[in-house]
Amino acid sequence: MIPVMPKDDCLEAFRKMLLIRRLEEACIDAAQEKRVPGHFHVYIGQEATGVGVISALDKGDFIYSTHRNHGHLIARGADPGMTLAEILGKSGGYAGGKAGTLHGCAPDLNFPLSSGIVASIIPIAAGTAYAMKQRKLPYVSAVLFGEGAMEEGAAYEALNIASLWKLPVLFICENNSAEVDRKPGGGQYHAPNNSIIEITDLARVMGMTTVIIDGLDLDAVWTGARDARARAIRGEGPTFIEVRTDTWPGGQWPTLVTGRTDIRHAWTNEVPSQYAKNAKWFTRNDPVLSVARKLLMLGIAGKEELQKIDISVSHQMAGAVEFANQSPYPPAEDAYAHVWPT
Ligand SMILES: Cc1ncc(C[n+]2csc(CCOP(=O)(O)OP(=O)(O)O)c2C)c(N)n1
Repeated sequence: MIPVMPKDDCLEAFRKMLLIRRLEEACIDAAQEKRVPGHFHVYIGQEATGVGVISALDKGDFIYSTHRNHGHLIARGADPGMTLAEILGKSGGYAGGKAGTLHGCAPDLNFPLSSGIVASIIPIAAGTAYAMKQRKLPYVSAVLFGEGAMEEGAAYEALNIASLWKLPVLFICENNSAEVDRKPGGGQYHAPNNSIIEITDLARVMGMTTVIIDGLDLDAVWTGARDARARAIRGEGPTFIEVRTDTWPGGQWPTLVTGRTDIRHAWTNEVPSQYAKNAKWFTRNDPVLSVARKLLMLGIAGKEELQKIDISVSHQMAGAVEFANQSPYPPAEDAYAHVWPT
């Protein structure tokens, strides 16, 4: 991994992965301090996917996401303070606190919408790709979703029409329970109702190019997305990319805890004592530590440089937390602004 990406791009990608991690740790802190109205889904363990895919896109491309959108927003360059303010329902957020965590967006970055309704965003992304094709624009639409979306009819319909009409769309399925039994109905909580064994089989029989990528491999994700984008721009239609990841086991409600990433563990291989039972996650499945190890191994960055990036990211995140905490809740009289009856 990594040699394909230019050095500066590698370091910028690593910085974004770390920023996502620090944002999610701040979310968990806020939840533990009971400052979160509702709940959220953290992206810890999947950072190389969002950053790898989104780094391969153009500014003119559109991005759509799901209930697990925080990392995608940061990967696109969203302001962490405004992102956190939105998650906390504050008026300083991208949608003035009304979208919250489930509908994260950054419209100025061509990231108009996320949806917490599983799979509902996939047809919308296909519709954007249709508009781009009709207008002959050299851009693609990329949609990131979980494997649970493959239980939904809306996903099947969108995949079918996107393939039939050769729409410029990237379907990125983040399989974050890739380690469960691979048998029909074998998923545990996530996607327990699928009769297909390989998620990519479905897209393949619809005539799409399919790729399966290891979610620890930033370079492979970036390359896969870059190639998929190039095919879409050439008019060859959509690509279905399954990225296999292992989400942070402490990231599920109600037992939400943070492993509080210490970047030095990339070279000490230490596991925080309270998480001894999750040792494998720290030593093998954590994309942030894994990418740090590879940057060191390939001589792209030294320990000091990685620590410097961490200090700068932590400083940026402290400012973001301050901004979100200071931001007021929207006033009650704004309740009916920007909403309309359907
Ligand atoms: C249509 C619909 N059905 C059920 C739910 C409840 N729900 C919220 S998250 C979730 C699991 C989604 O799994 P997946 O798409 O794989 O994403 P992950 O949480 O694993 O990232 C479910 C079933 C929902 N939000 N929408």
